[in-house]
Amino acid sequence: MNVETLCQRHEALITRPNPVDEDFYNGVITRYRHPVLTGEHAPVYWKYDLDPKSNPRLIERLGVNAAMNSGAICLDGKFYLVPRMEGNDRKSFFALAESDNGIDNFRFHDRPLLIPELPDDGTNLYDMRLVQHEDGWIYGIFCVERRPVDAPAHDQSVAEAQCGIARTKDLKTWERLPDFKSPSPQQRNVVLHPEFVDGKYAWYTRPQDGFISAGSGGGMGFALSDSVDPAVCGEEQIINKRVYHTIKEVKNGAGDAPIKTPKGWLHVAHGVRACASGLRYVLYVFVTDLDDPTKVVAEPGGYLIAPYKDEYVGDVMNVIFGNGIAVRGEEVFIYYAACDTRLHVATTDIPTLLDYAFNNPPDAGATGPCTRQRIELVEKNLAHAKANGLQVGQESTWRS
Ligand code: M1P
Repeated sequence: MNVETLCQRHEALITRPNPVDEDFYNGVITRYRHPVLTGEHAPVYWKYDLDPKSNPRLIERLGVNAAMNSGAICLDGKFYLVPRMEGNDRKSFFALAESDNGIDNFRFHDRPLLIPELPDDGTNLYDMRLVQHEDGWIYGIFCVERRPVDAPAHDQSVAEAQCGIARTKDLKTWERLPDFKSPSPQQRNVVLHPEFVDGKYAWYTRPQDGFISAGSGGGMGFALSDSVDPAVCGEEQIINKRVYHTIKEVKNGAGDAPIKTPKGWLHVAHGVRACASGLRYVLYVFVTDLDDPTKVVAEPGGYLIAPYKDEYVGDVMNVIFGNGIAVRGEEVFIYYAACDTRLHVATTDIPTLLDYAFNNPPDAGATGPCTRQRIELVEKNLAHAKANGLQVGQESTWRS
C-alpha cells in the first residue's frame, strides 16, 4: 500500500454516486443505497502520518471508527453537516463536511472543528444540533459528557450528561458559551427552538436522572431562558411523554429543531423501546401548534424511520438516531445514523410530511383498538375495490 493508492481509494469512496434504494417504498421518504458518511470518509491525512521518514510502514496512527449523529443545515443551496466523528480511541470530535446535493459527494473541510474548550470541559462532546436562530446566530447545541468528581473508582462507566452550547456565523469559527443549566440532574438531546417564544429563548429538553436511564424524566420537555449566555432555564414542561408499549416507552428525545410549516412546528424526534436484544431506537414525527409549541396537534402512531437492511448492524445495534435535518425550499433531508456507526440520508418534502403527520392515524393504544383501526382501513379499501373493480382482497369483484 502507498499514500497515492489510499488517496485514490478515498476519492473513489467520497465521489461515489448514491442512487435511490428502489427496494424501499412507504410513500413518505426516499432511502438511498449508501451511507452519506462513514469513518472511511475521513480524509487520509486525518489518520495517517504521510511522511515516510516518521511513518515508514504507513501505519494508520489515529484511526476513525465512525461518522454518525450529525447536525445539518442548508445555507445558500449548499448542504453542511457537522457529524459526530469517533476516533478509534472512542472520543468523539466534530468536523464540517459539505455537498452540493445533500445526498452524496460530501467532502470534509481540511481540519476537524475544535470547539473552544471550557476549563471544566467534558471528556466527550457529541451529537450537535445546528440551529439557525432568529437572533442571527447559528447555534451548535451538543451533549457534554463528564465524569463526576465523586464517581466511584470501581465503576469507570459512571458519567454525567449535560448540554453544551457554541455559536457561529460561518460554521468555521465558533464561540463557546456556558453549558445550559436546568432543574434536572442530567440532560441529553437538548435542542434550541429557532424563534423566540414570549421574547425568550426556548428549549426542547430531555430530563434524565442518570447517564443512560431517563429515570423519572417523563419525556421531551420544553423550557424558556431569558438569555443564551448563560442559558438558565426554568421549569421543564413535558410536552411529549414516554408512553408504555409504544416506540417511545423508555426514552423520548428531540431530533433537530422543528421545521416551521403552515400547519405547525414539524418535529422528527427519536423514541426508544426496550426489547430482548436491548434498546431499539427509531425516528418518529409529531407537530406542535405554531402559536403554542408546547401543544401537540398531530402525531401518527409508530415510527417513520427504523433500521432497514444492514442499518441494523453496527457498534450499537438496532439504533437509528437523528439530530440533523436540512431544508431546501419544501425539500427535507433527514440525516439519520445507523447503529452509532454511519450516517444516511432520507429525503421527503414538507407537504408529504404534513400529510403523513395529520392523516396517518395515531397510536390507538392496545391490540383491540389497533386491530379495529386496521379493519376500518381494510373495510374502506374493500368497498373502494368493489366499487372500482380493483383486484384487492378475496371479496372484491374480480373473484366473485
Ligand atoms: O447509542 C444510541 C444513542 O444513545 C444516546 O441517545 P439517548 O440519550 O437518546 O439514549 C446518545 O448517546 C446517542 O449519541 C446515541 O446514538
